Order: sequence, then C-alpha cells, then structure tokens
Amino acid sequence: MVFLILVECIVNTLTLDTEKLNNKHVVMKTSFTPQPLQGEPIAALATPLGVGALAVVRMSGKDVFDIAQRVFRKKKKPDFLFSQSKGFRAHFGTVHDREGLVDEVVALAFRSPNSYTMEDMVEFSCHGGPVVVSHILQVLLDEGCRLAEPGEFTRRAFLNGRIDLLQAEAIGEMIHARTESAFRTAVNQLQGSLSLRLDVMREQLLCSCALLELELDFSEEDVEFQSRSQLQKEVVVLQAELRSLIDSYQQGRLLKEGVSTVIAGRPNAGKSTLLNVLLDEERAIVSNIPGTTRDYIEEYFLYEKTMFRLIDTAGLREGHEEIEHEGIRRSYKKISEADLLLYLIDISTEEYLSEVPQILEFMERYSNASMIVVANKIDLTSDSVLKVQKLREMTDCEVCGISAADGVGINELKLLMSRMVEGFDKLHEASVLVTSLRHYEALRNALDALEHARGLIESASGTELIAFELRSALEYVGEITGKVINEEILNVVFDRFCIGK
Ligand SMILES: Nc1nc2c(ncn2[C@@H]2O[C@H](COP(=O)(O)OP(=O)(O)O)[C@@H](O)[C@H]2O)c(=O)[nH]1
Ligand SMILES: [Mg+2]
Repeated sequence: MVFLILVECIVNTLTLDTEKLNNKHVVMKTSFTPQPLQGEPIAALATPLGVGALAVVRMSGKDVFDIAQRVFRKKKKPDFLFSQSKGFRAHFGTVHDREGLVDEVVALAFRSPNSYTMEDMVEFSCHGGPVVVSHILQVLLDEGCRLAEPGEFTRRAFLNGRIDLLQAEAIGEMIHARTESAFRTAVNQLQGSLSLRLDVMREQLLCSCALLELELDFSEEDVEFQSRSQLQKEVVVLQAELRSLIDSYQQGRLLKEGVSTVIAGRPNAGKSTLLNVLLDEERAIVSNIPGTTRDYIEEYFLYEKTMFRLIDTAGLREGHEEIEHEGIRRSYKKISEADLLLYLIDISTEEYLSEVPQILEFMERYSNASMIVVANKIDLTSDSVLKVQKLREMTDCEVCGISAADGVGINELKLLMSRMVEGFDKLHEASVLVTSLRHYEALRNALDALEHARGLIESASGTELIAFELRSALEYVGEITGKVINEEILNVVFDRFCIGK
C-alpha cells in the first residue's frame, strides 16, 4: 500500500507541474473505501423520550432483518419476508412480543450499503408514548439486539467510510445548533467543505513525506527527489492555509457557542436583576443581601440574529468567606474569557465614580473583549443623565443608563450590545469555518510541526529530521478528519452524541 502511494506520488510529481500540484483542485486518490462491516445488532430510540405523535426505534447490524421478521407481521401479507424486502421500503404491520400485539407500526427497511450506518437497518415508526417505545425496544433486545451506545450509529457510518470524522461531528453540531448561522456552518461542514481543504493539504504533505522517505532509502546515492527550495515553498503555502483555518476559529466559536457576555460589577449593582430582565424570566436570585450570587449562571439569549451567552457572576469584592471567594475567582476566569463585558455600576450612590479606576484597569487587562459600562438604578437618582455623561468622559467607553428593576433603557442596551458585536457573526458568509476546539488544537499542532520543518529546511538539516516533522503535521491533519484513527478521539467525539444517533 505504502509502495503504491509512493509510486502514485512520484508519477503525479513527474506528470504535473508544481503549479498544478499546489492547485487546490488536484486531489490524488490514495484512500479506498472498504466493504461495510456488519456489526453486532444494536437498537435504540432515535426520537426524544416523551409523548408525541410518533417515535422511531431503529436497529442496525447483521441479522436485523431476521430479528425484524420474528417480531413484525405485515398486514394483508402473512408470508412477507423481511430478508427479501427491497431497500428504502416501508411496510405497514404490527409488532408482537411473546404475549401478543404491542403496537401498529410502519417498518422501514434499508439494505447495506445504502443506509445511515451502511449496515442493514430497520426503523419502526410507532406511536410516540414512553411505554409503547420501551415495549418495542425490549422486544428487540429480547430478540438479540444490544442497546446502542451514544452516537454508535454515526460511529458505524464513520468506521464504514460513509462520512469522515468532521462530517460526523457536523451532524452533532447540526442537531445542537442554536442559531441559523451555527446551523448553516454545520451543514457546510457536513457537505465536506472543510474536509476537502484538509484532504488537499494532507495529500500534499503525504507526497512530500513520500519523496523524503524515498531519499532516505537512497541515502547512499545523495539524491534529492524534491529540491529543498521547492519543499520550503510548499511548506510556506501549507502554513498560510493552516493559518487561515486557525484564524476562522475565533468566528466559528462565536457562531457555535454564542458571544460570551459577562455581567460584572460589585455586589448589589443589579447584575442578577439585569440577567433576569434580559432573559425576561426570573432566572437568578435577586436580593439586597450582598454576595447572594456565589457561582456564575449561564443562559443563552438571542437578539435579532446574534446569540449571546449571558453569564451572571458573583460580585467583585474582597471575599468574605470561602465559597464567595471561590465564586469571585470564577468571576475573574469568566471575565478573562469574555467577548463582551457589561460592567455594571449602581449610579444611585455618591461613590459611583470610585469604580472608574477598576473600569480602566479592566479595559486594559481584558482588551480582547468589547466593553459597555452599564449605569444601573437610574430610577433612584435625579441626575442620571449628568452622571452617565461624566462616566463617558472619564472612561472613554460606551455607557448606557438603565433601570434593571423597571426595564427602562433595556432596549437601548440590547441595541448597543448587538452593535458592539456587529461583524462577529457575519461569518456565515465565509465558506469554511473551524468551529471545534479539537480541530483548532490539531491545526495549531500541525502548524507548529511545519514551523519546525521550515527551520530545519532553512538550516539544511538532515532529511530524517525534516521528514519527522512533516509526518507529525500529516498526522495532526489526519486526526481531524479521522484519516488517522485515534480511539481516544473517537470516544470524545461520539460520547457527545445522544443514544440513537
Ligand atoms: N431601584 C432599583 N433597584 C434595583 C435595580 N436593579 C437592582 N435593584 C435592586 O438591587 C438589589 C441587588 O440586586 P441584584 O440583582 O441581586 O444585584 P447583584 O448582586 O449585582 O446580582 C436588589 O434588591 C434589587 O432589587 C434598579 O434598577 N433599580
Ligand atoms: Mg447577583
């Protein structure tokens, strides 16, 4: 196999000029799709557990047609044989256990390899009640199925080569998307746009690696199958490509996780009241006892098309006792990770300006985040306009006067919040985005390896060392799409899925 890849790479190198080789549309086929494996039969509920018009119980693996045959009777056709059903066929009938009828169902048959998992599959659409569903599932388990693990159907689709790891993850992200743009990005990933870019990169790396390996085999001859200057150029191009993907992560993360918006300020400034009024529900406990909020509270809030992840924190003051102290430590951690900071001040007191130094310090220390100073409790002071103006002058920051208790100024605050993050989520227009920390880290590692390789090429180091770095870059890129299978990574990816997917 390695030999074949090598030959193919050399042939390609000889027949294509380098210009073409660097062209993204040149994808050399070095992978093959194996025949799907039929795993042991698994079964699970594919729809949420609860009351509904319909529910779907699915089975996949070897013998599922035999299992279906034992529990299902087709209406008007008692001699129906599941094993002879065509794929994508629906059959109306009943499911039975040993005591009698369980439910009327529609059974869908899928024939390997044309199914979600590429194995033989049967799906029963039954009535959507928890008792019905658990009966049907029990019947299938009694007949030889095992209950599926979380994500096991999708895992099989991956292991059988129907989708790559990125696409499997995209399915999970699509299901969990909270906004239209997060959904669009997942669809894009499912269609393979990111996979294609990574595959092109991988093929180029593979080719360079193969040529270097060949040199090692002919080390006594002192030949260079790829000139070092050419290799250097290719590494630089690959690095630029990696960087552009890495840079898209900041945007991708915002799309997926929402704009991390931390409400910070002293105890009793009205942070929890503000969270509640923005969410329009009594989510956080509000009280005039300072230090009520000890841990942070996180809730999503959609405004226009932007998803904000609102985080209400423990008030910032010298910790009084251990739990509050821990709460304050967590507040600072959240503040340091914020995209948008809402710094809340109670402007009904005379000391409202005493917080200016703290605000200025925050602006400097957390300069990655945008900041809005929110002047709260304007209902308790007659000169709020002047105070807001004063704060604006002293901090040179956006200041918004509100009364969280009365809801005054909240619409203006929402508008300002969305204006401050404008452009953050214009991102769906960009075609390929990296949205997962796992991908981001692998890309960073690949970039580091290439940086080492570049240094080695520059200093005319030995072929072996350069080949080693290129090979590690290759492995990091391969880990993303699952070309390099790492059991630990597979577990992390599929454990996040629900059972039945
Ligand atoms: N009058 C007035 N009281 C407020 C306002 N916002 C919050 N409060 C009160 O201030 C106290 C502290 O509020 P809370 O939201 O728990 O503050 P936190 O400690 O910053 O979370 C409570 O008694 C609230 O009812 C406001 O805009 N006007
Ligand atoms: Mg609070």
